[in-house]
Amino acid sequence: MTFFQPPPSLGNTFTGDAALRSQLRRLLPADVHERVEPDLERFGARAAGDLLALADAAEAEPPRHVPYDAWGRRVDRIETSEAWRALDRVSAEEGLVAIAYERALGSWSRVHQLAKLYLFHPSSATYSCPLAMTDGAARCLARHGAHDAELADSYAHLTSRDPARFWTSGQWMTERTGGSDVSRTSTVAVSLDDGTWRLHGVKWFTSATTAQMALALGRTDAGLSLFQVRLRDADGALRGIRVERLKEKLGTRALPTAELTLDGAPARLVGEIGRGVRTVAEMLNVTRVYNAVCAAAGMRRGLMLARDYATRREAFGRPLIDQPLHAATLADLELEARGALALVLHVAALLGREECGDATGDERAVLRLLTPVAKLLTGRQAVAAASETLEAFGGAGYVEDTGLPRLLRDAQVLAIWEGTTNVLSLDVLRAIERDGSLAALLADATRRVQAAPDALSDAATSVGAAVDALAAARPADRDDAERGARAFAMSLGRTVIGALLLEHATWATRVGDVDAAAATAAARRWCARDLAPRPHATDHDIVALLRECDVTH
Ligand code: UCC
Ligand code: FAD
Repeated sequence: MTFFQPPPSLGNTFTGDAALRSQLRRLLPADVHERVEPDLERFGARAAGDLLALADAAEAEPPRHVPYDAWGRRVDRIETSEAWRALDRVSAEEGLVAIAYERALGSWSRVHQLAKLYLFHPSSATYSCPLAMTDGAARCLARHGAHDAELADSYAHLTSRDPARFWTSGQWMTERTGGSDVSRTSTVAVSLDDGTWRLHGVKWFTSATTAQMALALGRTDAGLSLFQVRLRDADGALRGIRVERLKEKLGTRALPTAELTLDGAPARLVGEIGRGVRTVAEMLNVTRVYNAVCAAAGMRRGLMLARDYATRREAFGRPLIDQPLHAATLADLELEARGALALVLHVAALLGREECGDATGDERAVLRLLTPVAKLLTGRQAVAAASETLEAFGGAGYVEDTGLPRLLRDAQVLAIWEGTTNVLSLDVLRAIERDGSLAALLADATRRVQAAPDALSDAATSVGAAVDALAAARPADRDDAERGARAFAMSLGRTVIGALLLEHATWATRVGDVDAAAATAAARRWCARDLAPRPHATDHDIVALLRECDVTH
């Protein structure tokens, strides 16, 4: 008989995620948990059902730029699939942005919302990207838009649950001269007598270009400033904007990312003039949290598929899941996914507390520091995990129509946009230098492992040693600090995850949670690593190596 391999299958992505369910049982107060869980369970079924079908359809029909109409008029339409537009409607109806601003559950609303995003992202064809920027813009306008009727109206659109009213937002920072370093931004903002502005320049990467508005950096006499741009007039025509072309990208193919020329685009100032970077950083700190949540989500999705496949695929006389080495490989992926999840839920809870005014000064400082840490660490984890996940399918993982290569193509961007790994490592230094957040973070990690039971004492010792090493790090000078910034930031992230996994295992054991055995194994195994390793090479070695490969000349 001809053999056909049964493909992997996906069940309810909430009920199938033991780590997520267990974390939420610990984090959320009982009455909040009672309200959140049914919503997530219902949404988890959609993530494996109609949303996944929409995402597949959107990926199969990528956006198209139509520069001219049949009669030669410049129209610059970006045509998207019906499925992509349906994902927009779902986002509004499900309150994927709104939940965070309605705050029906107080500060826990962020955890609810971001847990929902975690379920949505891998079944969204990266519709999570427009949502990230929408949420970041809503946050900016909530803070800086109340005095201006047009900005306040935009905020209402961004946070609406009504698909007919819901808007998404773009975020236009990157120019040809630089995405990490925006100081050479050449887009010029010209002030008009009526208090509005006109923008002139080129924006080199603009994702979700079908959004109704964007927040854009532009140069004024007072320095870089942030502006709101409403892209289209009442007839749907672009206002002083030309779409030059859509980027041809490695992944995120359903997401339109365009190069734009701004030719007098009408704009309104957001925040203080000359403080554009500071103002847009408020947006970045939200989009970076999204990035981390989506990284954790992608890791879990890949593992769900790989685990299921391992029960269906046989090699050397038994299912892959029964091959000790394959099972150990999947267990490593489980560990990475659990670590990432623990970190992003922690950040989500802190963000919720900060936004509701419930956070202490230390918590605010920890949030500021952990946001780039979470983004950079989970971004790298997601790329590595996606590569391993593809390998777990053998050759099928490399074949397009299995849908699996998308996992890797879509993961790679998580380490690039919203600040590369290096740039975020430097942001970690910025956060540490400005508000003394390191001491608060290390004290918090120490506190979380204090109640660890005897069975986990080795793990607690490992976290303690890492905390000591991080507290003792003393770079020789600024260059030395920058060279070591990535290793330092990764160590911080690994140490915090160690503390969080340990805290969770301690709780799970105490209350007899169904996930206790797995939580304990995860904490032990994570902390058995060297969480904050000393750099392999001394400063002198690194400088010599750089010279050798001609980088410093
Ligand atoms: O990539 C993009 C969109 C992609 C789609 C989004 C999807 C999201 C997730 C979906 C998942 C599927 S949009 C482009 C993103 N671009 C970046 O991330 C830029 C990367 N570069 C940086 O992050 C740089 O560090 C800069 C541009 C933010 C800063 O560079 P500067 O010019 O050297 O800045 P300064 O002078 O150090 O900082 C200026 C001010 C300071 O405040 P003051 O003036 O009060 O001293 C800083 O403390 O900004 C403050 N600041 C911050 N504050 C800078 N960064 C931050 C921060 N992160 N938080 C708070
Ligand atoms: P560069 O800044 O040139 O960086 C090149 C390399 O240098 C990187 O490895 C970086 O880590 C490193 N580097 C830079 N500075 C330092 C330093 N000081 N120390 C150490 N290393 C350093 N941008 C938007 O504004 N809006 C969007 O909607 C948007 N969408 C995007 C969608 C996609 C799919 C992609 C891929 C990008 C998008 N971007 C967007 C742009 C993105 O934010 C930038 O590409 C990113 O911030 C990096 O900037 P760059 O490309 O100019 O790289």
